[in-house]
Amino acid sequence: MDLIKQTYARRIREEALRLGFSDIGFASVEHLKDDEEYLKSWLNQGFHAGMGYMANHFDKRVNPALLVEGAKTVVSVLMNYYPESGQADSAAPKIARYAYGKDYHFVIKEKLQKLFDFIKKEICPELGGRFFTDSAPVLDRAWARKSGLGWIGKNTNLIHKKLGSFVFIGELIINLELPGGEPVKEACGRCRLCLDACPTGALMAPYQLDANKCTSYLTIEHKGDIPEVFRGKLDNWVFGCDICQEVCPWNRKARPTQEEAFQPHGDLLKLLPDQWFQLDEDAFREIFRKSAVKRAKYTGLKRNLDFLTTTGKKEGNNE
Ligand code: B12
Repeated sequence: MDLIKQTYARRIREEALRLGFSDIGFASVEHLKDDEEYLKSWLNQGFHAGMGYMANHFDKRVNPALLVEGAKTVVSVLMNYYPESGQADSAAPKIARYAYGKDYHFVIKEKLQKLFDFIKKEICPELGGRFFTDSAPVLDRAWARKSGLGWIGKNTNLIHKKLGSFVFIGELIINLELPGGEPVKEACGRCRLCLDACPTGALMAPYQLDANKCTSYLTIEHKGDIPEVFRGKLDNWVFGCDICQEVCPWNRKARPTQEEAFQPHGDLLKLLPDQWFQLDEDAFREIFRKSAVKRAKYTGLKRNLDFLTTTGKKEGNNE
């Protein structure tokens, strides 16, 4: 029986790699007790900031059996999105690499659907389950860690020994039993480059991120004005932030993604500072047509650009 499961796992792995995923791992569905404590403490400290949805569906988030009926295995996939090149002008407002190409939610979901169909057709006609990539109350990193794809770094990202951390995570939660992977040992050691490099002090301690202070949160998720305390501290990031990943030694060997869909729009990397600040709605629509930046809408990007350039609001507004 175990041999059969090993064979299934091998065939699923081969198909996943063929579809363009960078790695794959398996973990048995269970209640994530340790992660539950991390999540509880994160929420209790208000580190989820304005992302109220992170407190919803707590029980499902720590136990996929409550989310997907008959769930036996979480199949986690990684997809490398590290780009070949960065923005040409180093003075231009910066956008996080994950948003260079086509919105990963669409790219990964499409491939997950194909992987699901493959398993159903070739391995298990009774296959049931669902697939997600940051699209349900699921702890993507915790499952990737549990399935042996990497460890959680001090910057809270999942780090894969060969790929680094510029990887997306997705998962199938299915009713087919498959052999689980061995968790990888944490390998940050004494390094604290990410903690020291964060310009807003969002990494409060190793493995603890306060989203209230995270540039990625402030420029993507935060609604309303960006609090004045962050003026001059966003280090020219206009959408997301990669600092805690850029300084990570495990990303020194990151290889460019081969995924066509993650290639940036031709004009994006060439934009000069002036062109960024003069960007009108039509140009925004064209350049970010497929990117996750579209989620911030033109007004969101404008708010961030204004925050980078203007010198502050009326006196007394130091919120
Ligand atoms: C909310 C959210 C954010 C928030 C909060 C980030 C955070 N650290 O929690 C904000 C908006 C700030 C954000 C930013 C970014 N995000 Co985000 N985000 C999420 C989301 C939706 C939920 C994360 C979450 O549950 N946070 C709550 C905390 C408590 O959980 P956690 O960080 O995942 O850690 C868990 C475990 O790892 C565990 N844990 C942590 N350490 C240890 C150690 C041990 C020993 C154990 C047992 C457990 C453990 O405890 C936690 C609870 O299970 C996920 C998608 C998803 N559904 O999972 C994407 C996700 C985490 N984001 C992602 C990305 C790409 C980013 C950015 C890089 C984007 C950017 N460039 O701007 C940044 C990175 C910032 C950072 N350092 O985290 C990827 C991360 C891929 C990776 N390699 O890790 C994800 C997984 C989306 C995806 N499907 O690919 N994000």
